Amino acid sequence: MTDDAPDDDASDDGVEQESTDSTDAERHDARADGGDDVDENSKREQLDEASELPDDEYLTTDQGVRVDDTDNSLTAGARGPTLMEDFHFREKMTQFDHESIPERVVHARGTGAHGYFEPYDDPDLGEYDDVSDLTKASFLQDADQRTPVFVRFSTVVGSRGSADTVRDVRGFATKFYTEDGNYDLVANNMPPFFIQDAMKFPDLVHAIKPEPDDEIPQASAAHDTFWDFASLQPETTHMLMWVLSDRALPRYFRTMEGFGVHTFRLVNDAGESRFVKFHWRPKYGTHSLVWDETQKLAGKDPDFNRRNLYSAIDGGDYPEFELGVQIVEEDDADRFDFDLLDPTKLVPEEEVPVRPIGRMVLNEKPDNFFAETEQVAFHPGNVVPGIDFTNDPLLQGRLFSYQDTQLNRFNGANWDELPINRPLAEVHNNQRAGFMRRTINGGKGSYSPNSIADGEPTEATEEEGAYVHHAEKVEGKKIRERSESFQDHFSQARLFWNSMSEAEKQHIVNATHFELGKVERKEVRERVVYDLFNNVSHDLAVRAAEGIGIEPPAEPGDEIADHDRESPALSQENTTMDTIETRRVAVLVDDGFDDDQVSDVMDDLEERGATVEVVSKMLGERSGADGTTVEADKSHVTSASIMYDAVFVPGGRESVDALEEQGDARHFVAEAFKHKKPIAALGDGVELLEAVDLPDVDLSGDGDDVVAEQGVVTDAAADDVDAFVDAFADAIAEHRHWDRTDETVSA
Ligand code: HDD
Repeated sequence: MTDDAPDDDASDDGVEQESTDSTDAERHDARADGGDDVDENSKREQLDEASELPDDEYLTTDQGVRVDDTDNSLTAGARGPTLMEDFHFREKMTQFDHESIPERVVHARGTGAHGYFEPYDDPDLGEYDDVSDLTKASFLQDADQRTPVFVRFSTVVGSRGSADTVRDVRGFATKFYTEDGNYDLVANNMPPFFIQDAMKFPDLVHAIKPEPDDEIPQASAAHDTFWDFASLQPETTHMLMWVLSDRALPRYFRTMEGFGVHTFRLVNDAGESRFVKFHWRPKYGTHSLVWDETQKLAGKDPDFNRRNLYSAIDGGDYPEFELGVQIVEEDDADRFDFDLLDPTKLVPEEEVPVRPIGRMVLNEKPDNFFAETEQVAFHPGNVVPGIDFTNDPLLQGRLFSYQDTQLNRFNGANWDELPINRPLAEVHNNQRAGFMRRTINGGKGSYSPNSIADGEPTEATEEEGAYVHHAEKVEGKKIRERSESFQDHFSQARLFWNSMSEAEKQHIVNATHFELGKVERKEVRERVVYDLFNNVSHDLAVRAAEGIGIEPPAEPGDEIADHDRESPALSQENTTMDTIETRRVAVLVDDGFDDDQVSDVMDDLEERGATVEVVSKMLGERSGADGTTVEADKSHVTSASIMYDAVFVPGGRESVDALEEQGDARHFVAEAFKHKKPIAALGDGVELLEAVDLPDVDLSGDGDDVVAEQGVVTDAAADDVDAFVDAFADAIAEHRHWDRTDETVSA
C-alpha cells in the first residue's frame, strides 16, 4: 500500500467516495496504533470487533427477540403435538441442521493458531546485503514491523474426526496479513510432492482416501488402491520415502519443519527475479513419534498434537519457526541434475544453503474453532508484490483448485469477507454482490471505467504498489507432454535413503511391512518392491520384501539410481539437540517420596525450560516422607509414558515400594525404555528400574557416581543432584537413544 493512493486522497478531502466500502473505515481503524505499520494486534482487534457480544445477557432469537423458554417446544397441551408457529424451535433446529460446511476434500483435520512474523535484524543473506536485494515484499523488509499471521496445521487424508498421530503428510499453511494484502504460504512438512502435474491430483487423492465401495480404511495409506496407484506412477517414489519415514509421524506440530515445495520467485524493486524455495525450521528441533506411540496415542489421546499446540501456547512456550530461503539465480538454474520446476525434487541444503530471514511466533489460540480454524481459506494464488510464481505444473494447477474448492466450501465467492480471511489492507473494487455478501457498498460506481465515481477505484502503477506479474518470456506449442527433465524418479529417493541413520532406515523398513502388509493383492506388493524400491536401494527392496511375503529381488533394478550421495540435513538425527526447553517430563511418585529430590529436580528442570508433571496411581495429593505434598497432574488411567519426552523416578522408600507393586508404573518405565526415551532415577528410585529389568543397561546401583548409559541416568547414592540433573538434561536434549539394544518390541 502506498501513502498517495487515490482513495486516501479523496477521504482526506472529506469527499464521500461512491466506491468506498462501509467496513473499510473500520478496517482502517483496526490497523492499530502504529500509523501505517500493521502490528500483530490489529488482526486480533479486527477479530474481536467481529465477535463483539451484545451487552444484553438475555437469550434471544437471531432476530433479537428475547426467549422465555429454550427447554420446551410450544405444544397444544402438555402431551399434545408441537406447533409450527414455534419460531424459536424452528430457528434453533434450522441453525443446528446447517451447522457444518463441507469438510475439506483433503487436509480436513486441522488446528490453527494466531501469531506474528518478524524479519530478522541482520539477515545472514550471504552475498545479498539485505533482503531488499532479493524481494520488494514489504513484510520481509523491516525488523521493527510485525505482521500478523494465522497458521493451520493439518493431516491430509483423514476426516475431521480422525486421529492426529496417523502416518501422513502434515499441512503447514500460513496466512500473512501484510499491509500489501494477504500472502498465503500453503506448505507441507515434506519438501517433495507425490506427483508432478496437478492433473494427477484427483487420481492421487482418490487412491489414498478410503476406498470408494466401503470407505475403509480411515486416515491411512495402508491399502490396495493407494499402493496400486503408487506402483504404477514412479514419480511418487521420492515422496514415498518421506511418507514411510519418521517425518510422517511428527511429535507436536511445533517440532515440525515446513516446506513451500514448489520453486517460487522473489522479485526486487528493479524487477530482477530469482528462484526461491521456502523453509520453516522449528526452534526446538524436528522430532517424531515412534510408530508404537502413534498407535497407542490414537486411542489414548487422538488430539495429541492439537492439545500440545494449545498447552504450549497456554504455558507461554510459544511455538517458534524460522523462515529460511534457498536462492538460485535464474542463470544458475541449469546446474542441477534435476529440474527446479519439478515438485518431486528438493534442492539439497548442502548445495544451496538455507538463509534465515525471519521468525514466526504463535502466541494465541483461536476463540472459535469453526469461525477461525474451519473457515480459514488458503490459496497459493494469494501473493503480494515481490513474490511470484513459476511454471511448475503442480503449482499452476493449484492456482485454480484452491479458489474453486472455497466456492464449494462456502457456497459462493464471498468467503474472503469472513473475519479470518479478510485482509488488513483496504479492499476497494467493484465486486459487491453474491451469496452472503457482508459489506454494504454504497454508490452507483460499480464498474470501470466510470466517471460518476470520479473513476474510482483507480488502478495503481507498480510504483504505487500494484502487483505486476514478472514478465517472463514464454512460448511453445500447445502439447500434453511431460518434460524430459522430469523423468528421473529415483535419484533423490536414493539420496533420502542414503541420508538416513540406521535407526531411521529400520523405521522405513518397518513402515513398508505395515503399509504393504495391509495390501491384499500380491502383484501390487511386488510392483512396489521390484519397480520402485529396488531402483532406490537393493538393500531396502530386500528388507521390505522379507516382511511382506514376496521373493526378495536377486539384483538391483534396471533403473537403479547408482550413487552414494548423502544430504545430512535430511536426517532428523542432525536436528537441534542442545536444549530441553518445552520438553515434557513425567515424575512417577506415590506417598512417601523423597521430598528434596522431587522439589530439587523438578525446579531445576523447570528452570531449564522443561514442563514437569507429577504422575501417580490416582489424581489427588501425594505426601512426601517429610510431609510436603504434591498434586498429581495425571493418573495412570489418563496418561502414559507416550505422552512424555522423559521419565524421572525419585527415591523415597514407601513411594518406590508402592510403585514396584503397580503394573502401570512398571509399564511406564518399560515403555519409555522401549521408545528410547531418557529415564532417570535417584536413590531408591533406581530399584524401580531394576524391577523392570532394563536389558543391557548398567544401573550401577552400588556406585557413588552418576551413571548415564543409553539415556538411562541413575545415582543410587543420590549425593550429587546437580550432576544428576546435568546428565539427565543432556539425555533429554538428545531426545531418543537409538543405541538401546532391546528389540523385543521394535519402536
Ligand atoms: Fe493442497 C488444501 C498443501 C498440492 C488442492 N493443500 C491444502 C492445505 C495444505 C495444502 C496445507 C490445507 C490448507 C488449510 O489448512 O486450509 N497442497 C499442499 C501442498 C501441495 C499441495 C504443499 C504441493 C505442493 N493441493 C495440491 C494440489 C491440488 C491441491 C496439486 C490440486 C490441484 N489443497 C487442494 C484443495 C485444498 C487443499 C483441494 C483442500 C481444502 C482447501 O484446499 O482449502 O484445494
